[in-house]
Amino acid sequence: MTHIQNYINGALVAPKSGEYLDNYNPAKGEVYSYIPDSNSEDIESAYSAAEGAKEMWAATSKQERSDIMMRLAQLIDDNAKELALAESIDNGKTVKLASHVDIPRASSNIRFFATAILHYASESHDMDGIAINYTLRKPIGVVGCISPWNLPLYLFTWKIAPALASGNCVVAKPSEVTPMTAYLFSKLCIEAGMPAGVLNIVHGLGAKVGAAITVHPKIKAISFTGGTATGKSIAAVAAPMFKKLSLELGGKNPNIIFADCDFDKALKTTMASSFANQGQICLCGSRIFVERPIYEKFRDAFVAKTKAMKVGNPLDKETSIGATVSKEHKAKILSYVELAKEEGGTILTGGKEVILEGECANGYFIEPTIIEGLSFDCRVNQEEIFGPVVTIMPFDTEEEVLGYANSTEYGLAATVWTENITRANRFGAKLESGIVWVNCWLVRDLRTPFGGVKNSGVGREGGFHAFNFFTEPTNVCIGL
Ligand code: TXE
Repeated sequence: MTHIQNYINGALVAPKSGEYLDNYNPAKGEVYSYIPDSNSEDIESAYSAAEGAKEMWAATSKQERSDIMMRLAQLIDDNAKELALAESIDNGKTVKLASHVDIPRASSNIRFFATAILHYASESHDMDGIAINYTLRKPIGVVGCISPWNLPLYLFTWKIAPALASGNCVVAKPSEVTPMTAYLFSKLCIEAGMPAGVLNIVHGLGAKVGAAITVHPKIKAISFTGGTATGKSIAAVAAPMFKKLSLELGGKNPNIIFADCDFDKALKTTMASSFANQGQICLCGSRIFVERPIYEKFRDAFVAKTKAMKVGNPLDKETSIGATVSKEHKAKILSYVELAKEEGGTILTGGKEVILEGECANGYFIEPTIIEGLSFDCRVNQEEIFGPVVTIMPFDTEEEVLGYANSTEYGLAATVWTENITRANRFGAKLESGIVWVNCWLVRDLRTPFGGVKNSGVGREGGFHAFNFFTEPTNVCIGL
C-alpha cells in the first residue's frame, strides 16, 4: 500500500518520526494507504526550505512564476482521470463529481491566479506638486495554508495558488482525512519544475502539524479553511503573534424559495444545493424555506426526487450519493437526525445509514434526508451538520423568513429564488451573508470576493482580494 510522503525542499521525503497513520477509503471502510505522522520537526524543515527559497522566488518575474504555474495546471488536466479517481477513493465522493467539479476547478484555480498576477497592480497618489505616493505590494515571505477534507485538491489549490503567484513560499497542510491528491499534486510540482522550497507540503494531524504551522514565529500569515471551532483555536494562537489571518469556516446556509420562483429550476438546483458531495460543502443550502402557497407542492416534489437518488459505490456512474468522509463524521451526522426527532421534527425521507451489498458493505453511507416540522431556532436549524441532511419549512412574509435566515451564528452563503428582481435586490441586501445566489447556486466567478460574515470567517479569498491578503503594501512618498 502507498506510503504518502511529505514534499519538502523539492523532494518527496518520509516523516522524521518514521511514523505513519492509517488512511481510509470511506466507501469501503478500510485502510488503503498510509499518511506521514509528521510533527513540528517536519514543519521546521519545511519552513527552512521555504525561507531558503523566498528571496529567489520573490525575485522571480511574475511571468516566470506564471509560466511554471501554467505548466502545473496543464499537468493537472493531463492527469485528470487519475486525480479524480484518487479524490473519489480518498473522500468518498462520486468519481463523477470529482471529474466534473473538483479536479477541473483545481487546474482553474492554478491557471486563474497564474494569469491574474500578470494584471495585479497598485495605486499612486499625486499631491499637487508637493509629493507623489506610490504603493508597493510585496510578498509576505513564508505563509501557511491549511485546508479541509471536503473538497481536497479544489480548496488546497485555491489557497496555495494566490500565495505562490504573488511571490510567497508556502508551508501547506492538507487534511489528514484526505491527503492523497495533495501527494499526487506534489509529484506534478516536481514535473512542472517548481523550484525547491517554494511549495512544501507536510502531511499529518491538525493538532500536531497544523498547530505547528500556526505557532511558528516566522510563518507570518495563515490561510485556513475548516471548521469554526478550529478557526477559533487558530485565531487564538495567531492573533497575539500579529499574523495575518484568512479564515473560511462553517456555514448553515438558507435556501429561500418564493412562490413566484421558476419552480422547476428551483427544484432541480435545490437537489444539488442540498446533497452535492453528500452535503459536505460549506456552501450547501441546508435550511430550506418555502413560501406557503407553494410549500406543499415543492415539499412533495422535493421528497419524491430525493427518494429516487441512488446511494452507492462512488465509482459507479449511476451513483448520486457517495460515502460520507469518515466513520466519525457519519456518526456526527446521524446524531443530528436523532436530535431532530427529539426536537419535534418529522423525517420525510431518509435519516438512516445505508448498508450496501458487496465491496462497499463497510462504507460510511447515509440516505439523503429531509426533515420537516422543526422550529427555526432549534439546534438542528442552528448548528452545522455538514451532511446529506436538510430541513424544510413554510413562511408567509419576507420579514418572517429574513428573521429565520439571519438567525444563526453563521453567514456564509444564501440562495434566493424569485422572479421579482426588485425583491431579489431588496431582500438579498438584507441577508447577513458573504455570498447571495439569486436563481442559481454555486455559480462561481473566481474574481469575486469569497468568504463569510459572523462565525463563517474573517477576510475574503478570490481574485485580487487573495493577492491583497498574501502581500504587504508599502506606501512610498517621494517629495518633489
Ligand atoms: O475541519 P477541521 P474538519 C466543518 C464541518 C466539519 C468540521 C470539521 O462542520 O464537520 O468543520 O471538519 C487542520 N491547528 N467544515 O475536521 O478539523 C486539519 O488537519 C491547525 C467546514 O475537516 O477544521 C485540516 O487540515 N490546523 C469547512 C484543517 O485544519 C488544524 C470544510 C480542517 O480541519 C487544527 C470542512 C489546529 N488546532 C469542514 N486542527 C468549510 N468551511 O468548507 C485541525 N486542523
